[in-house]
Amino acid sequence: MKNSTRTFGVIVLVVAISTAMSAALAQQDDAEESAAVVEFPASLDAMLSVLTDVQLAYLKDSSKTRRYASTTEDLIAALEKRSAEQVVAYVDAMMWVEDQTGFVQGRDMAWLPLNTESPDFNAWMVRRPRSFDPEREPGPVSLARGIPTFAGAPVALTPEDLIAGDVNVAIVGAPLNMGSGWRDAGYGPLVMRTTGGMAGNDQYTQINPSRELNIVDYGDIAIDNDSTERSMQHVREVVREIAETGAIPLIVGGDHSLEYPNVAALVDVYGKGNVSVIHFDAHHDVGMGDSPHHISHGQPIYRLMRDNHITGSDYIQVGLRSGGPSESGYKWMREQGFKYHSMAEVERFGWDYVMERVLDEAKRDGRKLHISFDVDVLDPSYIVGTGTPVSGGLTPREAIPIIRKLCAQQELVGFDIVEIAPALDPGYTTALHSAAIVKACLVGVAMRKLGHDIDYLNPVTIDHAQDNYHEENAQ
Ligand SMILES: [Mn+2]
Repeated sequence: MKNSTRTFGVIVLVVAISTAMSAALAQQDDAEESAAVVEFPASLDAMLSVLTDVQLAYLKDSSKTRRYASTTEDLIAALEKRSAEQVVAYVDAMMWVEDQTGFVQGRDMAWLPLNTESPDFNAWMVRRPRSFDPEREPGPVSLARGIPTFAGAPVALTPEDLIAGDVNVAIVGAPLNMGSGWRDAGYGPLVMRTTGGMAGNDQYTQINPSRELNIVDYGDIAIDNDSTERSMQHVREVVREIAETGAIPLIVGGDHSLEYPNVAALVDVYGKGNVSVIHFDAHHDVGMGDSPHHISHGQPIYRLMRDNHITGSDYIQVGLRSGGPSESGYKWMREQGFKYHSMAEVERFGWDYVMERVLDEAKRDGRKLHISFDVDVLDPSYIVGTGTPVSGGLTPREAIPIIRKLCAQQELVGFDIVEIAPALDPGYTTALHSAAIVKACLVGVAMRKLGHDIDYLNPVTIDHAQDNYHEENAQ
């Protein structure tokens, strides 16, 4: 009983969120299309004559009525089946809904101000001064006594540690929880440390990334889990601090709001126009231009564009298949220069073809690359522990090679993996596959350092060599 109540709750929540997302996107789409003045046929004149000028003007404004009747024909049909009295009530109801849903100065509260009198205003993000602890030489510290860290790596606490350790990759947790569809992404870093699987020998390539790269666990970034908005600036500062040392920040979320501060920080360090992003996700995350919140896990890209950090043409998206974007949303993304690859494209052309297209686009782009990996790009049969799962996603066998190849091909300057929700992950499969994705990336970075081709697989691993079978049969 308890379980079914919870399942029902999840379904209601997911439906509510996806409805809100598509409504928000529809509003964004509406804003892109100019509002048309509807001309009604003369047969409706008598009926419409009972409306006031204000009511009639409202009814003729398609940007207002579109949410009730998507075409002029539908609107006319809706009017024709009503009496004059019913039409008045119909228009009144539409105007009432608009009044209730929009912000009205004096009636509505736009925000509850923060308590700036609090002596603990910044307590959540203040770091412990080094002078409180015994002096030590800067550099990564090994905790190899069973204390879990990302990839079993030594710990670094400061930029000086990163520099002294000549660190290539700093894995950092960002337990942001408030922006996700189903809360719990905040425990992502914890489970990713305890599950393991991010490092060690890679069977495909026989490369152990921990041997080839200096990898550290940089702890967790402080989060104000009462406020996604307040957390954004601090995440951006810490990601920037890592990137400034030349290390690759590898951020383990936390919800996908994190894409906003992560990409903004990389643009801070490498300059506007010098960073491109590949976004793996079931959702496009460009929506909600009209949402009352400026940031959540559904709108980091829109926010990055609005704040002038990045443009649509800096983006490649892979795995889209949720309710949005709508056709007009896709057209808007085309105009903005997005290179998107939906699961419909995969259905038509096959994964290998789409993967090659993405690799080719990334190679031709050639700029420094950030990869933002929302685990819901994988199918829910593999990733059950995530806030907004969508059926029909990638398999790990599809995702692992593209991540390895991209990280081997491009100059990677940032990577985030987000939306891991451990409480919804009873078999630890979400954590398992997420760790495999991180490992594929680390192996790719190591392959690039070693000078391997992106298609490199260890020749001993792929052939038992008891005959010449591959030579005679492989294409
Ligand atoms: Mn996302």
